[in-house]
Amino acid sequence: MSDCLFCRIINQDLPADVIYEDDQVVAFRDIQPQAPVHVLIIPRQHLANLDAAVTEDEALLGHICTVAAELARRDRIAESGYRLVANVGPDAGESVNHLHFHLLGGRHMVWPPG
Ligand code: DGP
Repeated sequence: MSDCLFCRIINQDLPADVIYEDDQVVAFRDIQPQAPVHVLIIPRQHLANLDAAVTEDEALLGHICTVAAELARRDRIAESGYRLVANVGPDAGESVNHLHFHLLGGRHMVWPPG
């Protein structure tokens, strides 16, 4: 979608610190990092958010999870721990309507989240 911020990053119309890409997903560092490691993992296919995902997207969603685990290992946060977060809707603070998972790590985090 031409008016989607993350589609524009995928299409290289906007710059981003891309650290991983394959035929299904792109991962880049968040512009407003909330932790020493803060990576966004997004599907190339435009999906508004998890609420828009259907059964046919299950393989893609699983792939995002294994990519997240690999990127956590590469950024050396796998042993110390990390979070994989998808904000859906206003109560969760979703601000970009292209499905994205936040990979956060490198500091101690509290529960419940704010
Ligand atoms: P959310 O609140 O879950 O919708 O997260 C959106 C995230 O996207 C937020 O952490 C900031 C990040 N973000 C917004 N615009 C840009 C951008 O242009 N580049 C990068 N790298 N990240 C962005």
